[in-house]
Amino acid sequence: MGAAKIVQLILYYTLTVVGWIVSFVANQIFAKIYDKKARVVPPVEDDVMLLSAVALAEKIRTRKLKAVDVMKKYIDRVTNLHVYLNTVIARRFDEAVAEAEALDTELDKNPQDDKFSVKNKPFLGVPLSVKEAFSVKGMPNASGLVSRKHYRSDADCPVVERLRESGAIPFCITNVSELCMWYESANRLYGRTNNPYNTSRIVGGSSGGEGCNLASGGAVIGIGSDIGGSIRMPAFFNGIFGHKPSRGLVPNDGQFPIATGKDIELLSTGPMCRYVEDLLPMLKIMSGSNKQADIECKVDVSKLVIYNVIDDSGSLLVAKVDPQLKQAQAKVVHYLETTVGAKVINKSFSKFKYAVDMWGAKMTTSGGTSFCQYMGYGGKPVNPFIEFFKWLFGKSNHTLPALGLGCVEKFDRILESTGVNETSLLGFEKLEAEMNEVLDDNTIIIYPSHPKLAPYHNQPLLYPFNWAYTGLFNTLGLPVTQVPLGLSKEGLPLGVQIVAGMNRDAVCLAVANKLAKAKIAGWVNPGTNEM
Ligand SMILES: *[C@@H]1O[C@H](CO)[C@@H](O)[C@H](O)[C@H]1NC(C)=O
Ligand SMILES: *[C@@H]1O[C@H](CO)[C@@H](O)[C@H](O)[C@H]1NC(C)=O
Ligand SMILES: *[C@@H]1O[C@H](CO)[C@@H](O)[C@H](O)[C@H]1NC(C)=O
Ligand SMILES: *[C@@H]1O[C@H](CO)[C@@H](O)[C@H](O)[C@H]1NC(C)=O
Ligand SMILES: *[C@@H]1O[C@H](CO)[C@@H](O)[C@H](O)[C@H]1NC(C)=O
Ligand SMILES: CC(=O)N[C@H]1CO[C@H](CO)[C@@H](O)[C@@H]1O
Repeated sequence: MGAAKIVQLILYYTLTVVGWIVSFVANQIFAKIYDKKARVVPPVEDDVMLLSAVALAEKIRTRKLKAVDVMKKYIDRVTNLHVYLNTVIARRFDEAVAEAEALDTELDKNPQDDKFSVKNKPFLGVPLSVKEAFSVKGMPNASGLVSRKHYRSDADCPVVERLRESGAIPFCITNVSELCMWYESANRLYGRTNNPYNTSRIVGGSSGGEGCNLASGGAVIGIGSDIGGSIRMPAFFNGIFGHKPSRGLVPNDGQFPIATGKDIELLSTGPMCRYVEDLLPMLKIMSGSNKQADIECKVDVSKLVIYNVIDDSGSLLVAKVDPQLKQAQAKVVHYLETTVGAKVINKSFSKFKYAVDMWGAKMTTSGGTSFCQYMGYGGKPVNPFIEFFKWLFGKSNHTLPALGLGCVEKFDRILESTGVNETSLLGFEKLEAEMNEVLDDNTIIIYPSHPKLAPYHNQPLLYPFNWAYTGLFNTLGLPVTQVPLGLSKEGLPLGVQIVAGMNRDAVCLAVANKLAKAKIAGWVNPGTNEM
């Protein structure tokens, strides 16, 4: 063993031990601050609110339920939960009730009309929740930025428009992290959102309000977007289904901040929901009818080859995977191998540990609008160093993570100007080629959704790179479903990611379906143990 290797090993173990001690002590402190105040939201009791969106639509179509009654139930739930969660930050309750009433009137006149069929209106009368970053006519489109407080959208973005055409009725807008760039949803405009399973915990970000609203029973389907895990992390921390579609499958237009330059390759807009059967119809609608054929193909899960990847092969920047998450993943793999008959291969990919660097390299070499420009919306780009100084005295309109990212960006731009081609330097192309080879039509990867269970508020600052587990697949542009796997012994959601080859979204969804049928995967009603 060479001297360099010995130094490397010593460094590795020293950092590991120091990291462990720091996080243990910090955990005690966070527990002291937050545990006494922690609550779980009351469970959803109403059977109508325990129906999937497609089942709700069917009952409305066959006039067993009135759209307006369903809407009012959800409005009540959202209103009652606000004190616990602070997740819905804008409402169009009156408009939504009026739209539901108009639908009921029309339906009562001619329920058999083909325009109300499953094919034309799969989400007939279903209440829809939307992440604030998306434009919904008349609603704020600020992305939690104080300087955009008064901004109102003048039109619906394409995904909202498509879901509306499918019968869904948007009724509430949910919280995000500042400019959608952190994994805790808190900002100076709307405040902080709490986890429905334990209000001392984060909801994730950036689609954190969405994850929380769905998990707490404040809605049944919702829209999120994902540039580094912004659908999958909230889906994981709140125990629901979330799908990041293949690159380019669903239009990203009409959201703020919109990815520009090559960043757009990292961003995917996708469905979030409580019930697995809603994922495929949502994805079909959101992607537009011309892409439906790609999604619909039949998948035989028993014929799949599954690469079981239990961690990122040891990045020093990222926390170790929680043992309870490992156990949950092992259970999934065991079921797919023994009961379903799929072929399982245990595998590690050494390049996964460079996920943070690869994601960062993609982001900075993309030449899009800079984050500091976005922060300074309507004025000069924000100087993150000066703004940080103001923050110290409680005088900034920005959050600490946003300012941190602004500083990182400044350093990255300096690096970039030196002409370093990080993308090739880090072997990204090699990883991409390896993935293309491994992920043929019948192969998936199963990978942790995140290394840790939902942390306490502010605790993500101690683990600024844990999103690497999700961000990896943004750099690769692959389709991924985060599947909820019940609750941990502390009552926090567990989950795992199902990754398939490019444009093989149907494979992810088929596996999620299989796991849900076996009751291994599914949403748990808060305050109960029922999946
Ligand atoms: C919230 O989490 C803490 C720490 O795990 C735990 O002590 C507390 O009992 C939980 N609160 C509720 C209401 O479940
Ligand atoms: C914060 O935003 C408010 C409202 O837009 C503005 O009046 C104030 O000057 C801003 N504060 C700072 C420190 O930029
Ligand atoms: C949302 O905000 C962006 C940025 O200001 C704007 O370009 C866009 O038009 C807005 N969306 C709508 C539909 O108004
Ligand atoms: C794969 O790893 C799991 C633990 O994650 C272990 O239980 C299982 O036996 C391994 N399977 C094979 C085929 O090596
Ligand atoms: C980096 O190198 C790769 C080839 O390895 C090339 O395809 C890519 O365009 C380069 N990127 C930049 C920003 O120069
Ligand atoms: C805690 C907090 O700031 N909550 C706010 C969330 O957003 C709504 C709508 O803007 C406000 O009414 C709340 O006060």
